Amino acid sequence: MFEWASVSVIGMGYIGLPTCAIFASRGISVVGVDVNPDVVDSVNRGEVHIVEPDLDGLIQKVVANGKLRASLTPEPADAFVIAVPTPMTEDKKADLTYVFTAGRSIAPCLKKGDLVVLESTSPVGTTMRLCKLLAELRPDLKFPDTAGEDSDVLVAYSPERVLPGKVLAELVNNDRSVGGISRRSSDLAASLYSTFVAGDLVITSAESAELVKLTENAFRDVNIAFANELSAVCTHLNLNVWEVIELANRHPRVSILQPGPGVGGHCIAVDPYFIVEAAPKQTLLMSSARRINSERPQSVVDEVCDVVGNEKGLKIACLGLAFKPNIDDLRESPAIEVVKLLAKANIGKIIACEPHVKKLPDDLARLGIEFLDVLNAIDTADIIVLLVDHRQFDLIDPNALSGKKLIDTRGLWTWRKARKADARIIEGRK
Ligand code: SAJ
Repeated sequence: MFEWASVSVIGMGYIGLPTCAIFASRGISVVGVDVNPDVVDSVNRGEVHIVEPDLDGLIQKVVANGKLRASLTPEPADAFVIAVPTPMTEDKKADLTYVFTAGRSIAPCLKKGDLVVLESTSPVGTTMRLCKLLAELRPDLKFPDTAGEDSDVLVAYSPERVLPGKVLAELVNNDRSVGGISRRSSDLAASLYSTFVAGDLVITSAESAELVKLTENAFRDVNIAFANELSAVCTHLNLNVWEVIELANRHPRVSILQPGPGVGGHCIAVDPYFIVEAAPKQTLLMSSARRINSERPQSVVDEVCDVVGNEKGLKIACLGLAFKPNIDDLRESPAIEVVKLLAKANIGKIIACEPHVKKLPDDLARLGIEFLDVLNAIDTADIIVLLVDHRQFDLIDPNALSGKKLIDTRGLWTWRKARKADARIIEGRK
């Protein structure tokens, strides 16, 4: 097996930084590259700029022992792993600028025998486009798009599939698809990941691996949309959606996800559009799911407006701004959208509370929203809208909530907590 001495990871964000740490922890010399000088400086100080359990200790260790270094520009290495963002344009198309900019930045460093792996979530065909770009920039080297198994440089796609909040464990334990432009590319990429992956490495084509990644997130989006649609049905029929789901999930082949204020993050709320863009006529279900999930923040606001009615001067506290529990990531967060829509609805004083960030994002501050800690937010508010089921909110003393009007979009207080004290289950004998 190839002995990996050096790896360069392009992009030190939510995926790139933990990937740097894991490679470095396996004794490989890692150079993490980022265009943001603040990120480069903080990593070189052994600090992390994202919240992810256990990452800070690991980064501190591998920077201190010299295995990880950060830089603004790529340097020669045995392998280049591209983990840059692939955002969506206004018209819901994939913006691949960062991928191709990363490709252009590593092209001068490439030499015979090097491996380039794209990890960023990408539309089908992106790895081949990257390969062709590299071939164009380095006519002195052979690439697998035209040279096949005789190429000098090996190019593959291998998506991450880790869950924020469990990144370090899932990087190691999850199975991984590895799709090379050639078989040798797949094999070399598999060898690279075998330095830390304990799960299976499953070899396929670059295009299939690209679609597999998009499919995983589109599948989850469709299933969350089902839960959200069911929630609307239950509201219409005046039934408790949390109870209906819990009972339905006792069927051995039913596993419904949880409704909420919408779907956030940079993955599930975005990736299905990359499939829709490629096959618009074939994706009626995925498009509907996206629409259902995107409309959820407005339905939370409608519910708050109903509770407010004609009353004036009420204080409405929104608990949680992150896109999901126990993280600091506010990207594409439906909670933020709810808060913005509430501020624009002009129905009372809006208070926001997010224990994982130090200050309110500027665009919310500009809307006149007040930022308070959880105890003060609850104390001050007439109406409390629970938007994220952070651990801190689970610990709130129920007495502190008495007399307040609650809108619990996550079923934390009105179902999960209430359920613990409930004795409606006649336990079976198994
Ligand atoms: N959500 C619900 N109801 C649920 C589950 C989630 O409303 O029952 C919401 C969350 O609150 C959040 C959003 O969906 O706003 C997404 O959260 P998530 O935990 O489902 O997923 P992400 O975005 O943190 O990570 C996903 C994962 N993909 C899948 O589970 C198929 C992860 O494995 C991927 O690596 C990641 O996307 C990614 O980077 O693509």
